[in-house]
Amino acid sequence: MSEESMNNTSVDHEYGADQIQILEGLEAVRKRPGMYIGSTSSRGLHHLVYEIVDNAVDEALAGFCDTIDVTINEGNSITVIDNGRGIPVGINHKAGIPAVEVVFTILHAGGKFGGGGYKVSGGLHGVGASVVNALSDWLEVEIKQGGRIYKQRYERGHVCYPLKEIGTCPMEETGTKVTFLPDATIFTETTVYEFDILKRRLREMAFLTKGLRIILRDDRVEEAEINHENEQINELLERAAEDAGEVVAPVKKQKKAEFYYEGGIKEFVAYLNKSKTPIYENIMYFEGEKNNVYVEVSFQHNDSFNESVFSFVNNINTPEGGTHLQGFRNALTKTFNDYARSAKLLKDSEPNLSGEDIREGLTAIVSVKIEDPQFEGQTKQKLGNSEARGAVDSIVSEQLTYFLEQNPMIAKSICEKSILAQRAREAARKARDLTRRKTALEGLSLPGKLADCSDKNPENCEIYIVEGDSAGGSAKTARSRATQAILPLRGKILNVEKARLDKIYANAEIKAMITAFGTGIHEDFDISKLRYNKIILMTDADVDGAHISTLLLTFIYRFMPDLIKEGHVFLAKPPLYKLEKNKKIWYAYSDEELDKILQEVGRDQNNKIQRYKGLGEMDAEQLWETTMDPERRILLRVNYDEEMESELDLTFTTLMGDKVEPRRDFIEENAKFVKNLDI
Ligand code: 28G
Repeated sequence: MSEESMNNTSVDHEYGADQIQILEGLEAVRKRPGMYIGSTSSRGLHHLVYEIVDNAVDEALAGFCDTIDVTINEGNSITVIDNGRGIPVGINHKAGIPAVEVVFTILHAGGKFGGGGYKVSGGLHGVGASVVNALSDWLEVEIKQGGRIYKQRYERGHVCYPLKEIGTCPMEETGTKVTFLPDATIFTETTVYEFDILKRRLREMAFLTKGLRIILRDDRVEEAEINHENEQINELLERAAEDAGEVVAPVKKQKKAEFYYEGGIKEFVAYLNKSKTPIYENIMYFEGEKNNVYVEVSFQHNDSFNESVFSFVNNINTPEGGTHLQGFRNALTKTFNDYARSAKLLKDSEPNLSGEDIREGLTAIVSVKIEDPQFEGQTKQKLGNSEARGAVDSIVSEQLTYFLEQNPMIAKSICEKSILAQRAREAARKARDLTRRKTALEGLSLPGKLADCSDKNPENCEIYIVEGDSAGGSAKTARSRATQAILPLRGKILNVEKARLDKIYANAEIKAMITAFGTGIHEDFDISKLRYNKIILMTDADVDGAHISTLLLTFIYRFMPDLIKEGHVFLAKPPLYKLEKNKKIWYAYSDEELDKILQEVGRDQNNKIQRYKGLGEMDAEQLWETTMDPERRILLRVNYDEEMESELDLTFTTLMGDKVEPRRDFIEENAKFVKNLDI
């Protein structure tokens, strides 16, 4: 390695013309941060951490690091420590400054000055340490190498002092430590890190890098509860406590998460299937390298009817798939058909199993590592390298064929499930053809229960999906007929996590939604046919209502996820309370809001407070004023976090699946999320 030949002594040097260019480079990052980290919102803020961690993961992938420690410090700075070789401190001959300084101050350092480094992981934009440095108020790097400890500090990307030696350490202790504080003038929305966001992504990174230990700590001090009314009393109490000799130590959150997966993506599959019932015990795991593509695939079938396949390139999720996913699907379809024929599970007269049949109830991870990934498609998230297709196809075909021969019982149970899926699909196709023919004969046969709007431009239109006939009735009276359509649903809708396609197509509620939306589903889905710009789910503000919302969202997520991705799906937010005083009316959408209103108007006896239990308790006028009038209503847009697809899948399967314990654990762990649903 060229870095090893560099001697790490001479750290004093002049800053010349090159250095000015360097600073200009980082200035560009500060001018247009979005270009480099996607956005300066909370998402961009968290990306800074992933960029730094990615570099440590690269060092782990190179085989020199097995532990990465991430800490959220008091004040929302971040410290990342790895036990790798330490970024080289010797002078980089082309740049004339220490390699570590190159890494932190030159944009795209890997490309221009890279000593043939094998960059395999990479954040959303793979631009690395210098971008984080440019967008940090300050950043400090410490390196342990050859028994010495080196340090350099930067402020907004500018070097504060030349790399210096600050101490010694045992020779065998090596590694890199980076601490940075995101620049609040760049991250104007928020500079507060969320433990759970980092936790989810770091867990995923650990799953994708077997044998790597990642630890996340939260060292922030719990924000003291500020209650202005009692501020003085609190202070007195605190002083009294101090006088009595009690130590009033700040409360630490002491949150910690540790991830270590010896089995890597095999354990990822187990994790995703934890609330499902597998149809065989083994979790398949295939691994190999071909055409310079390192391939890992793991899967297991469960007794559900959904496909949960997630693909990754260099540890980055590819929600739109690409060549690696195609290779996996090809291999699966071909191998299972070959097996089913040779084992006579499929008669000569019967047609081939389709890919979809074989993937019914399949949970899988496809992960490839490739030196120069090419991304295609509108959102540049679809892998284009053709060598990845062949590599995954041949590695999976070869190893799966062998596995099926060795494990005929498992092979048989998968084939049998696929054959059942094939029959159900055939039945569903017939039912669908029937409805298609009907449509052709009768023109647009919209569901009878739908009160459609008169405006025919979808841009202006919205549809309220309303729970229950009585609320549906009020909504029909209340609505603005030109632009608002109402589709009342009767009671609980079918749980699509637990039903096969033929049963789903036969369900009246689901059929009504599909025809009303106009887009079709699955492979027939066409967003240009969407009949309403907004799809608004309006359910009671109680547990049952939240359950119905979740069922509806599950259906949309499984059958037309693009509606969520494109931001067309909303939850209506009906009020919880109505307050009347002197013939004036207030509505409160939360307990806090009610408190605030009561503070403003005074807590008099003649206040009339009505607690709404359901939409049915409001008359048409109240429903319009509070929940449907575009000028006054509150709508919550349902978000789709593409970067955490697998977690979203887990959310739905856990909430809707049939295992009680994982659901209880989930609700306890995610009280916030469930509270959000329970609006
Ligand atoms: C703790 C937070 C983030 C890192 C290393 C180790 C080496 C390295 C990193 O080399 C190669 C880039 C362009 C010249 C490589 C050490 C070979 C031999 C390394 C990290 C140098 C960079 N010895 N550990 N980079 N080139 N950890 N952790 O960033 O300029 S980055």
